[in-house]
Amino acid sequence: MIIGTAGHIDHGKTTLVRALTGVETDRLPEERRRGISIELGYAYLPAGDEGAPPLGFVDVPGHERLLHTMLAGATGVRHALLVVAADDGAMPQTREHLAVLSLLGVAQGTVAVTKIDRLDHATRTPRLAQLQRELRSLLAPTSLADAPIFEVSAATGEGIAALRTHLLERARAEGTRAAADGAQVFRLPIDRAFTLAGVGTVATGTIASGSVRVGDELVLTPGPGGQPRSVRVRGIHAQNQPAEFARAGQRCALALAGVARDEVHRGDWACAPAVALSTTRIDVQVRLWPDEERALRSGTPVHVHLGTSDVVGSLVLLEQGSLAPGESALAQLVLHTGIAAWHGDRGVLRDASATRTIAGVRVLDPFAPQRWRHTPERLAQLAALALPQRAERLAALLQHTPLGLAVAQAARAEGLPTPAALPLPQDAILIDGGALALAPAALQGLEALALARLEDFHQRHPDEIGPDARRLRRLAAPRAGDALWQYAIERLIDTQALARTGHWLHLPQHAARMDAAEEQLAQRLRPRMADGGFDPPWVRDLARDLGAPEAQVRQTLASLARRGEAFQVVKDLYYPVATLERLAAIARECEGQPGGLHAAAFRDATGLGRKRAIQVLEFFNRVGFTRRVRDAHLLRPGTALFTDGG
Ligand SMILES: Nc1nc2c(ncn2[C@@H]2O[C@H](COP(=O)(O)OP(=O)(O)OP(=O)(O)O)[C@@H](O)[C@H]2O)c(=O)[nH]1
Ligand SMILES: [Mg+2]
Repeated sequence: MIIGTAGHIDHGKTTLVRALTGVETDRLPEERRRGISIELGYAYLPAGDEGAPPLGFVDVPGHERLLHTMLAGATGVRHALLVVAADDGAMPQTREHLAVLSLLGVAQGTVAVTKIDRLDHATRTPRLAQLQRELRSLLAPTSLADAPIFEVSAATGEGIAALRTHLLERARAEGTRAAADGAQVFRLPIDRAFTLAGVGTVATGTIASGSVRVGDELVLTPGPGGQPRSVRVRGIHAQNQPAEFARAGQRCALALAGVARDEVHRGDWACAPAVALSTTRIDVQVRLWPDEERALRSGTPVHVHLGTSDVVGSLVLLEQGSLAPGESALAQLVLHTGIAAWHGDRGVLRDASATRTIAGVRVLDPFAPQRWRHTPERLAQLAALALPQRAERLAALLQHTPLGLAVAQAARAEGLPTPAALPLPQDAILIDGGALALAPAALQGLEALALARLEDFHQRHPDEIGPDARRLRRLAAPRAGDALWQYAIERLIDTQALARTGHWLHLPQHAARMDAAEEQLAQRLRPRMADGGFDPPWVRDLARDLGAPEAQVRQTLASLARRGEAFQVVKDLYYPVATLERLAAIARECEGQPGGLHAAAFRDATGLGRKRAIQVLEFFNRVGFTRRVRDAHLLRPGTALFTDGG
């Protein structure tokens, strides 16, 4: 069990750790000279004879300017030891450290009222009783409300043995609990790096999850210059002993091959390659500390402390303009530098000048979107992500992810070893080789939308066979991915809710059926239309040439259009598909030319009159082959006019 000290400067944290373990953690010359702690200190009480587990202590500085160091030390702490000097009582950093522990969710703790030897004998009893009352009310609203209070003196040794016994008992209870959650992937927030003669680069920290073995390949992330770096574990010290193996909750030092000392920094993580990530946008649940005097406004610049990192950024509230003290809300952290963070990680926000701890955050999604971050759909996803149980959380998330959940990314965000480890609901539909998961209701919704939009399309364009798949996607679900859209369309075709003729999609009842007379007329129309080249005959001309009633020619051409053989470019002027394909090829060539695809260039390239050239281009826009940007026409990327299956 890792025990982290907390408390105001000079209240006796380091001295108490020494009294408990015999280890002096203030080792820097500057610490000795000034009599204060500056860096994190580490001390161990070796495993006892009666099967007592080893105790690890992280001793933090109390100086208000060193809170970032305290925060790095507090990460991964299972048990807090809040130290309060009997003569001083609670002081500003007693309160701030308590706030930090509470916001980080450290729920196990012990309070040591120390320096009791300094109290006057005559007033000692009432003073201690008064302190007990004071501390109880201070602790009441925090995560340490139930922490027992011990009265000790590191100078005389009074109460030290009882405190040590209590901590060992707690560690024993903790040990049996920790053994249960062994299936996680390795993650270690680095709080210190140094070089050891004969060993090389060493990084230390408290293992946040999983376990590590000598020889393991790890990734340092964000890594040197923001570039993730592969490293290999050459050696391990766990709880101050050489080891082959170390696991969650232990403090360890890793000797790393593949990286120089000055390339490793506090704030980096050493983690299994499967979960490595770096991000500058994190969606969180934020809670403003109740003692804050003012509401927190959206967009406020903050210092973000997550893991052992300390970066600047801003907090954007997603549901409201400001947050009142003591309240929680959904928010997005927008960071200036990349960090690693995973679902459920907790951190602390300090104000822009880093003088006050103002809020706590819990990571909901390290892959937060920049666009659509305020939409009701996104907020529903975040509410789902806030659920504590993983399986329940994913089921709810899937319900609110109509275009499918990217499985590999979700597994990484959860810190899981493989996409397969993600506990998706039984009825989840897996698409694209399992890359995308979808709730059945979401697929039904998408299919219903596709059919509804197709119906609209038929109503608006009764003489066209239907859109191709891409065009229908633009109409129904422009944000749907290729794999999902293809899956939905194929399924609709399989169930005969949708029909496909050539590359065109249509409702089955929309297809034209021609009777024998119509079929005969069509056979005579086809060569004439083809022979017309880029300027095929009008309905009127065809009727005259063939000696057939105009109405009958018009109806047959409409049937050909509904079968996808021809398109009506303007009223009563039908182009065969083959002709349109040749025109499309010319349009594509024009776009490649310096001037781009303009009416004049297209007119010259096709030899059409100006008016007809414009009509054809407008037709291209209408069917989605091109789109108009001012007076130019741009081909839609990846769209072939009629040879488009996607
Ligand atoms: N009389 C008496 N003095 C103590 C006791 N514990 C600590 N001190 C003294 O209080 C001073 C501060 O002790 P530290 O242990 O360095 O305090 P700290 O909380 O670690 O201080 P920072 O790390 O700088 O925040 C030292 O001079 C200690 O000798 C105690 O139980 N009794
Ligand atoms: Mg100290």
